[in-house]
Amino acid sequence: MAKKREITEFTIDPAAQQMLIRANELGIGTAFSRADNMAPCNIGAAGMCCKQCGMGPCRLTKNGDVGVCGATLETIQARNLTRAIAAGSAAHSDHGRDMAFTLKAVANDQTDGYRIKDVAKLRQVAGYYDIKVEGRSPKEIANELADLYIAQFGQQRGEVAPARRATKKRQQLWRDLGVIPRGVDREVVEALHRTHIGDDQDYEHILQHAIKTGMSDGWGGSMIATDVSDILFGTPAPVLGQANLGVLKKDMVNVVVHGHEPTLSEMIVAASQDPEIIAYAKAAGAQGIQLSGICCTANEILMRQGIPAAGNFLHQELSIMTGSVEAMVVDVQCIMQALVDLASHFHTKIITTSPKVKIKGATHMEFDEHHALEIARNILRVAIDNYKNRGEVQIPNEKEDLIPGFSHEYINYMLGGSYRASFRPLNDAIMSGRIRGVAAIVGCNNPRSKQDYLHVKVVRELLKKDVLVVQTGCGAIASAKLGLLLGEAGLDQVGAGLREVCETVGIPPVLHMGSCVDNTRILTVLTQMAEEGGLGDDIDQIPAVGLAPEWMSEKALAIATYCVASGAYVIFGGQSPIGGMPDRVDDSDHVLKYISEGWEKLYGGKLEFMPDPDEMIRATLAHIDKKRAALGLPAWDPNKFGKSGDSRMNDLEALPLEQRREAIYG
Ligand code: NFS
Repeated sequence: MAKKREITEFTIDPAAQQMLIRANELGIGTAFSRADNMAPCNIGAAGMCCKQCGMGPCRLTKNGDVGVCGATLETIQARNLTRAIAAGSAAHSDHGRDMAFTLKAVANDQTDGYRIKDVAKLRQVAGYYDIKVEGRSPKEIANELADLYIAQFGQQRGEVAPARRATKKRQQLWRDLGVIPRGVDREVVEALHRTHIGDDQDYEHILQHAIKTGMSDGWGGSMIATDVSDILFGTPAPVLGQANLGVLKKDMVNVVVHGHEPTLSEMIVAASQDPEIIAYAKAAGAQGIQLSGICCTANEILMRQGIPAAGNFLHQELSIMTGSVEAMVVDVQCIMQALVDLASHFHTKIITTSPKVKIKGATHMEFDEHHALEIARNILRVAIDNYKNRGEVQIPNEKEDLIPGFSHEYINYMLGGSYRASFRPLNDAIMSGRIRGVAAIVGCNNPRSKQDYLHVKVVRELLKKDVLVVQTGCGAIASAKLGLLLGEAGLDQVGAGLREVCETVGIPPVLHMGSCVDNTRILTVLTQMAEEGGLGDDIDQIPAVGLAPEWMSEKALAIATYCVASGAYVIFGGQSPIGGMPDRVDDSDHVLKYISEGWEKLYGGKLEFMPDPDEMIRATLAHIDKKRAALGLPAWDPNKFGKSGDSRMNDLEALPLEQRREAIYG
């Protein structure tokens, strides 16, 4: 029996620790304690169990074992992995589909509350697909774009349209390898078909389709989700926000929105500012309504509206544990079923809203984009009516400021201004060695590791080595909670070269780029960097690495796959879902090797699993240095770049006048 962990081993976040102490006092379980009580099946965890048909489940534990049908271990592992990638792609893509339908409804005046907020982005996206923009109204353009985007899901032949936004070289490579998705749904369906009993039984061939399926997410559904969210709700630009449980308010009605789609949460934001609703809250004895978010919904409204984030994935239960949440409003993905039972110990109402997600014991108030604002108001009224039922409240003090909102459009702008927006300064900084390389540190929390520890450790170490960090998803919230997403706060912890760049451009060393579907923004940035010149002509040549130190969801595997297909080295922390068993010597690591060395030969990108954060950091830096050398760039030198002009002026300003003169004029 595994040893039970102490609370300080569950999480590094003091706010979370405080709530876990409360959970112990009240005798309530959480994902942390359940993870300790639930020993994972080591056969399943290693990808060695096949339950695709009724002859099994077959567990292939010994050398040479095959399933009842004769399936080998490689086939079973490839099937399991591909099914997970298909599920992850389906989740992201279905989100994209709903966004496209919302765009269609807005273009045809069939909604209340929504409008096209970012016409410039609409025109830019339409331009990718040669949709005529001159002389047309935004609604006309949006109507045609919505039709095109909706068609991507059911398209049977050809290539999904967003794939044409990759570099020319990458598109050719994909065509040569036959992996450009024909349509989003088609690839997901085919992934399920091919992994059915008695179908595709060549693991390399199965995994080729895993790539194609993952691409239907990154260069399909997710990219569509991000585009449409920006068009409807505005392309993010830096705003001031806050993160952690301390954002909950003692004297206000706390409504926590949790899940992924911005369609509902944006309307709840709008409804919460309605004077009639505010008056209703005041009549109930509260000072007003405090909205906050959990998971990627938090990122969506934080990036665009500065609405605070109550926390990341593992904070969903802990926020309820404060006793201060009148309603947790959920839509899709990453919502724990445990919430309902947990909420029964407090007064919190769990409100499900998606036609796709119901939870036994929760209140269902179904969302419909055609009547969005009215539904949002009704939800808030239910929360307000619940305010009187509050019991004892314990809200941790912890909250940190942060500045999120770094869309690729904004990064482009901040580097060069609107007059000469460009990725040139970023490429130049990498070429000179001020920035050693770029790391995208993304993905979930996992209660099997110490919450936020791996994220923050990897971020901190890479910053010291002049690696610029971009983040999305729950990883971004982890850094936010620790104050790494605020310029000055983070800068004393970063290498001298990176610091110089951050001070010159005026950015934090860690850029929050949005939710998990917004990982497609990173694809766009990398593509634009390749097209800018000086760093090769494709993503696989850029000194960059993607990491998901605390991954747990199938969506994370889908993201990893499309990043590999796009040429990136991807490192996952924790357990490999296809790890094989150490005492099995007959090629139980065939698939593991293939997604690393095999995929690298084909795509220039690879996927590896490393539980040890020091190994992750070493591998990241080694890869960045290897790519620098291949480009003929100078080797990274920590001592080459000193303090920038800006910070030198600050130091000088602190001196008395005489000394300042002497320092300047000698
Ligand atoms: Ni991403 Fe967002 Fe978080 Fe993981 Fe879940 S919220 S889509 S899957 S847990 S980062």
